[in-house]
Amino acid sequence: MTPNRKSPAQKELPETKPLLAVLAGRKQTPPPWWLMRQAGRYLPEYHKVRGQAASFVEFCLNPDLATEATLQPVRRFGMDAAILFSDIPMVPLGLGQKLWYVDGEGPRLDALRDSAGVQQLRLEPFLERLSPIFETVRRVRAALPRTVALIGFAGSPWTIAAYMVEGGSSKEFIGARRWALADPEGFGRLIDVLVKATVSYLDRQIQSGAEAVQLFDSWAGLLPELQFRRWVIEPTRQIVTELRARHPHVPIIGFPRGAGLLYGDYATETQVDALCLDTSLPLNWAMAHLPAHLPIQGNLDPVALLAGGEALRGAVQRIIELCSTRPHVFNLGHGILPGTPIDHVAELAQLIRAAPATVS
Ligand code: 1CP
Repeated sequence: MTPNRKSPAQKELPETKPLLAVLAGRKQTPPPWWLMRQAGRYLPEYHKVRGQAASFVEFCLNPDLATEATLQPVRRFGMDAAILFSDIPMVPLGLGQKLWYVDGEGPRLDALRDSAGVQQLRLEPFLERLSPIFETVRRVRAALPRTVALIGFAGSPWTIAAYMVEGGSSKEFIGARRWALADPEGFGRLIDVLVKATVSYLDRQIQSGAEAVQLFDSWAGLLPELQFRRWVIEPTRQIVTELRARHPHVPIIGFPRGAGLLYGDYATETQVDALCLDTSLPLNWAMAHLPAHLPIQGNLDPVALLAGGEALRGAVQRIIELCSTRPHVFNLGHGILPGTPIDHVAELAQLIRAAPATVS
């Protein structure tokens, strides 16, 4: 296997942000931490700002409210990173697809079923439509404490395409998987549009102040091997290549949720700077098979954080111990669950900060 590059080229610079130090390949004790979906419904203060917007889309496109939602978890728990408050279907919205939210269910889109639908997508004025998001990035970056990094993000093309074709969430995303198999050329044109859109979206987030970016491929695990290589690895590789050419120092975290044994090929072939591990990936396997210097993040079961107590303490200690041999960012293996008690998150923060004691 070709090793991923050791680190972004700024290695020699002193790094005041623990998250960026780890993403540049330097181990930190205790590990820096943040939580996927750390802004959101488990926080009482989130409900207050959410109530000020007429819809979730307006919320994401309102820099006052989105900046506040981004900063809330960092203020309360002291994470080492803020992640932009937004959502992955903002890219289809920017391309001209209708987007709305149904309470408690997530995004809905006007289903895009064929090549005619792809032709209607518009890369102009994509960035202008999403400009409030970049304003949020600027404001958050200006407001963050000196040691806290700002993470930008996007959904990966496969996962975004799955929502676009299905018109919303689904257990199996059969429509998208069928199109990808039956008409790879037509589906490939949708993926190509999404690669271009994702590059310019993340490029603009970085120009606005994002210091690292994460690509969420939440539905990568639905694809069999060859489809995974074509629709997950290849578009991600293109995005990484293009973004790195524009911003060689900005680390890219890949999250191919459910990739299983293909996590290794994903890492080496896409050349992401760090891998976010889902809950089901065995950590011992990950330690043995993923490139040794590659920073890793994630794996804690969100249900362990929901349950708290001994289950949480044991799971946190195990992850910290097993990951102590390499650059490690502590995180969940998927988004925080809405019913998670805030006391459990506060305890998690303490457990991570006590890491040297638990490791030795
Ligand atoms: O705090 C943060 O992490 C930043 C904000 C953020 C991020 C990174 C939100 C806000 N969503 C996301 C990513 C996201 N959105 C993903 C990738 C990660 C994952 O797999 O969880 C996905 C798949 C979505 C799509 C989405 N948006 C769903 C899931 C639907 C499904 O298919 O299961 C849902 C429920 C949403 C709504 C949403 N997005 C974000 C929030 C806070 C909410 C809840 C809205 C609310 O009720 O207030």
